[in-house]
Amino acid sequence: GWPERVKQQQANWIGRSEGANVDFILCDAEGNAPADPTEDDIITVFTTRADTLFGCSFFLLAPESKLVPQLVAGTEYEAPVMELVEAAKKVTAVERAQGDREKHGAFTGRYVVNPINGEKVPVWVGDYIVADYGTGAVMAVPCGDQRDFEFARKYDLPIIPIILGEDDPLYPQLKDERNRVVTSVDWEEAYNAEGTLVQSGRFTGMTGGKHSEGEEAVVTALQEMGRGKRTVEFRLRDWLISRQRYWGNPIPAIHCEHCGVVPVPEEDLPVRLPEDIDLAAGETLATHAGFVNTTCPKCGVPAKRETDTMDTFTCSSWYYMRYTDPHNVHGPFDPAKANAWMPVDQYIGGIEHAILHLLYSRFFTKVLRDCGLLDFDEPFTNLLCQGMVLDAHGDVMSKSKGNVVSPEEMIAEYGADAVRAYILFLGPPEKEKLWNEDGLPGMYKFLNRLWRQVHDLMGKADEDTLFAGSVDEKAAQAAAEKLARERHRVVGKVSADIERNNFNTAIAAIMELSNAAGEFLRATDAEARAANADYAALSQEVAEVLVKLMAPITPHLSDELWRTALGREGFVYSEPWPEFDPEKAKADEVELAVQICGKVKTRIMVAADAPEPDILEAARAAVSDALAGKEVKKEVYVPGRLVNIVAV
Ligand code: ANZ
Ligand code: ZN
Repeated sequence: GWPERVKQQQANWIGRSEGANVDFILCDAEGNAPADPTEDDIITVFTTRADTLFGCSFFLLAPESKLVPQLVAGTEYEAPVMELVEAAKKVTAVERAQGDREKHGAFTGRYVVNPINGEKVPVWVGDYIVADYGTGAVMAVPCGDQRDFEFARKYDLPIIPIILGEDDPLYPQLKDERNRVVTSVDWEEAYNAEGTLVQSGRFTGMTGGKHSEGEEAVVTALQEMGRGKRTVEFRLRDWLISRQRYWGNPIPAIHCEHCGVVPVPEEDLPVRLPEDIDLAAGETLATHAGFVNTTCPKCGVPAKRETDTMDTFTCSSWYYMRYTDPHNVHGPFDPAKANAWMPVDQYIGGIEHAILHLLYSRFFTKVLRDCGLLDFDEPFTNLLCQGMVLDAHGDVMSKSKGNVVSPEEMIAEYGADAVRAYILFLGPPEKEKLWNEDGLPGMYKFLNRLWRQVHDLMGKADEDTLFAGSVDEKAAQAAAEKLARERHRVVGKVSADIERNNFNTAIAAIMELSNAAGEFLRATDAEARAANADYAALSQEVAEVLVKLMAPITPHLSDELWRTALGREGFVYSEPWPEFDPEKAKADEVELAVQICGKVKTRIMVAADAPEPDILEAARAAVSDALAGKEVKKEVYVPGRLVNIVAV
């Protein structure tokens, strides 16, 4: 239940990869390959896709690579390359791993030779290459790797198709082609599935992909040439958990000049931060005598406490377990309680935590499980990463930029429920959103209308909102039928939308139910609704349904209506969710003949109350083949009977 993107980022962050090291040979500054290459002339890459070697159109070094300054020293490429190297220092590994940053690169002026086909390819520096993974050098294959693809598009480097799916338009032409005849593609993105190798010399026709037949064959060939070997790479990252900060949990250790580092004995835990520290005056834990000075628990001589504190992530990695047992003074939590409540069904958090908090939490959970404290191994069953809210200029709102809007003023004017409903109405929670308050008064108006409608339906409206004229019985009946249908349809839709976190479409559906209620209220009056048992029952039911559907979105308004308008007790949240019957949600359908120039071509079923434009569209769609190439001159709709399309 986690977004693919987060899983991918975690897989990129730590893990195990089977692949091969492949040796490329560095050409001299004139672009000539050494006749007899030595160790120093070799640059090795790590690849999981040796099968794609024939599609390597350039070569990449990480900005931190020690080779980079040597390659460009004293050349015209030095300035742009070193500028890129400097800029890359400001990008953290976490940001690089996020993968969706714009890529930057610079040509070094040098070339390397591809061992499989002897081809010379240019060496670039690319800021998406990680220095401490593999060898820090990469054979770039834009047709098979999305990052290389984007880089190639940006810097106009060749994208050579060497792996194709059978449905690719190039497949028939290239499937047996050993030589390179096509050197560019108009693709939108790289082809990163399994496929057939093409334009790949004697490997053409083999399957390509991770651990594929082609990959095996190419690695074997490289091994025979002495230019490659099988390897396994582990991506492992350090987590720096100690910091020189006051806020953080103290590391329970004591430094003794005789005994070294001594753990604080269990009975002295927890070590608490001093509260009489004057941070504003520059005091730190290290300068706070009362905190630092202690005695060695082993030998009893004066000793000093550890003054680094732990990264706050150490707390956020397990706080959810503490929630299951918050008052426990004997331990972090009672395993029975944690096991009863956990794992978290639905976790909501920003994508920026993908490889920090969300990875550490999984790690802590697994460690606690291995310690026998937990009987589950993943902390969060479902994860929703909410989209960022952008300001009017499209910039991400953040405290540090000072462009956040405070909900307080809006709440003071429209109330917390209106602001909450409006935020939910902005769009699906995982999408990013431009903040714009223009729609807030509209949401406020809707909630007011809903308030009046529920009172009207319950026969509790102010006198002056009552309909005074005579009731057209046929119109009232039609409005009642539509409202009864909408009641079932909308409950079905809202139930499904909420399950998928689509609160915006749920609110839109509730608005439709409110519209149908409005039509019904306008077509009847309080007296007619009270006199007709069906109308009375429908009114009450719809009032209750509206209140229940709105309750998760506008809890205050709904509870107020629950008690005042509906005259109930307690809270809506302890009531059952409304039931619905999909059969009752169906509109009556009628069959229409569809004619072209008076001749019946087919028949269609349409909702009896569908508006004319919808019916004409359905009719045209039903005979679209017959209409192909013709111009529609006229359309005649005879309700309940037919649509005639005049086309020439
Ligand atoms: C050529 C190629 C072709 C690749 C293709 C992929 C697809 P994992 O699976 O995560 O281990 N790579 C190697 N070292 C890198 C580094 N230091 N920084 C950034 N990327 C690096 O990824 C292995 C793949 O990541 C390698 O396989 C290499 O690109 C790239 F169609 O080589 B591949
Ligand atoms: Zn000691």
